[in-house]
Amino acid sequence: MKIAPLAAIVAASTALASLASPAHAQGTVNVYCSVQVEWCTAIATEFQKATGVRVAITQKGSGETIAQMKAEAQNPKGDVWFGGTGDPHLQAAEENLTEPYKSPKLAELHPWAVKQSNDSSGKTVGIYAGALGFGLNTELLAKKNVPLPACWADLLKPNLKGEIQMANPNSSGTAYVAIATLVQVMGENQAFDFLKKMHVNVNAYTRSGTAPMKAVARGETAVSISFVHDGVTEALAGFPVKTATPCEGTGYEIGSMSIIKGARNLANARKFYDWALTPAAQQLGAQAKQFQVPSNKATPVPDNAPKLTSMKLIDYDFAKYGKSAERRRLIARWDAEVGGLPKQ
Ligand code: S7P
Repeated sequence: MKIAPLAAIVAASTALASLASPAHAQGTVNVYCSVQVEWCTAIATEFQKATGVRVAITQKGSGETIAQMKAEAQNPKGDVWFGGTGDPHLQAAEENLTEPYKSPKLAELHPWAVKQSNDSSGKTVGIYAGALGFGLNTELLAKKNVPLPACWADLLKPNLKGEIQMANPNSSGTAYVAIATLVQVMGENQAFDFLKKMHVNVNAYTRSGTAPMKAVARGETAVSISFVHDGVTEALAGFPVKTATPCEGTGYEIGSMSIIKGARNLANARKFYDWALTPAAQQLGAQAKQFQVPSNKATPVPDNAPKLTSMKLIDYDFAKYGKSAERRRLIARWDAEVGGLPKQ
């Protein structure tokens, strides 16, 4: 599928919307958007239509967005950070990169989304949830006569040598969720032992967390460690992709949203934040073929969303694994013990 560059899409939608509404009279909001580009474009267009506020989108994954916010801390350019894994939003809260805000919409949200707000003194909130698992290219695996992996333990088998892709936790929030999940499922030393053993089966650690699933879809790798809702998007686009969640148990993300400290357009940032928590706004995810579970209790859960209740989900400790020091420590350990290892 050919996708027009985001800048072109956003520029086109902005131009159209400014013809239709007095957008400039209502000002601007700069949104750092960490979901996939189709959803970012939809929120820009629809918020602008609903309010007349012009939306400028910068789309990047969660790890890259927090790095940008740190670099811009003395001179913030963004107003709202929409989406991305919850741990870096909690880290941003702790590092004073984001502002507290108590939206009147909080009362409409699932407890797991409100907990994210409580854990951060009101500096972030859950907007969706999604489970971690495997992306599987069924054609490639069948060609290689490899049964579909169903458990973490399957990823260590010699028949998957060079066939697994995951992201690099230095740049990817998804990869950090994977490491924190393994630590919680197995215990820390066993998890690092597992990651070291899996290393020989990994063909690449990508910059972005969504890249491994796209590589599965294109047949560039047989298996990815990814959020399973991203696999549904690829399967619906016609690729031979299935997903699985590991039999030993798996973690999940609470995709979050935060207002950036020093936001130049604070009133519009709050307006956007309130709107993004409404069912009307949250349904745009499924319309853009992204199938996380929405955080407003009244937003219909898309039929295609992977069923969290049918998985063996761990009780992911977001408060602990969202702490800056813990995140830095685990990533440094991965760098030292796994990322730099030679492939045998
Ligand atoms: O569907 C998009 C998604 O998987 O990407 C988000 C996130 O930005 C991934 O960031 P990284 O590149 O840092 O891993 C997830 O929150 C979301 O579910």
